[in-house]
Amino acid sequence: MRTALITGATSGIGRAVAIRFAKENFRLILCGRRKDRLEDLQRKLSVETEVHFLNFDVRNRDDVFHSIEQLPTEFRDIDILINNAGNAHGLDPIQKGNMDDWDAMLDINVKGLLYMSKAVIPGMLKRQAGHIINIGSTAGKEVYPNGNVYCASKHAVDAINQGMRIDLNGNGIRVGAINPGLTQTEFSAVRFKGDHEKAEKVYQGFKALQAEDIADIIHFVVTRPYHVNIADLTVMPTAQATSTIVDKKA
Ligand code: NDP
Ligand code: 8X3
Repeated sequence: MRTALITGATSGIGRAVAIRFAKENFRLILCGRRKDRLEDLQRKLSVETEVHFLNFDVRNRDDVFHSIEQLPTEFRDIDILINNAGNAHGLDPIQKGNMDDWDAMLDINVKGLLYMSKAVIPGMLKRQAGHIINIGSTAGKEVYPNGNVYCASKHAVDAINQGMRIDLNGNGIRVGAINPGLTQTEFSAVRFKGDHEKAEKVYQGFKALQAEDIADIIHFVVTRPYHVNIADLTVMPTAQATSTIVDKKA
């Protein structure tokens, strides 16, 4: 039984991956800040597999390392790390950008991913095996109006993904990024700070990707034969051509 650690398992893509992996008999470590949601998901998925949760903010370096060090023995050998926790905060032109939003995006999407990786990689190196999946975005492949810092954070994920693959080469560790386009989760509600009307409009008039679509792809990626590493995969809704070209019917 392989052990997978998923950051951002309380919602959206991370939660869908947890549900999918439980069905496929992976041992799970679920991470997030909302403890009630972690408890609920643990209760739900424990019927199918072994589940442990870690309740911390990926921005807190000490908590990241302490949580990984304190894992129960049976959860210590992490085979798969899914660096998924992240969000956009705001959608403003650079000259009007909110600096707290900038800090949040860079601290969570970039530094949080680095802290998690730094905490988990030593075990993978010791075992000369492992699989790291970094959740990037189409925003890491192109820049769109008002996306500035979020796009920068996801371009950083793209660079870190490549850097990890280069530096870990020769250690039996697979590293790859999944870059989703428009996916209907809590993402836009967070971006627009709880303005659900604004958030819902993002996904109106076309069929957006669902979290389960990405979970399905991630499951495909982790179940390839060990010599196969899917290094970089971009997936968009059929209605989307670029970040700004979306065939909206309404
Ligand atoms: P959601 O808002 O639904 O989920 C985000 C997850 O990240 C939550 O579980 C949240 O948990 C966790 N998270 C956020 N901040 C922190 C933090 N400081 N510490 C720990 N966990 C945190 O969005 P998605 O599922 O859509 O997003 C998942 C990933 O996919 C993100 O990296 C996002 O950038 C990326 N992505 C999303 C796309 C989309 O259109 N939805 C498209 C491309 C990429 P909690 O709040 O409980 O801590
Ligand atoms: C999420 C997709 O287009 O909102 O990363 O940036 S987008």
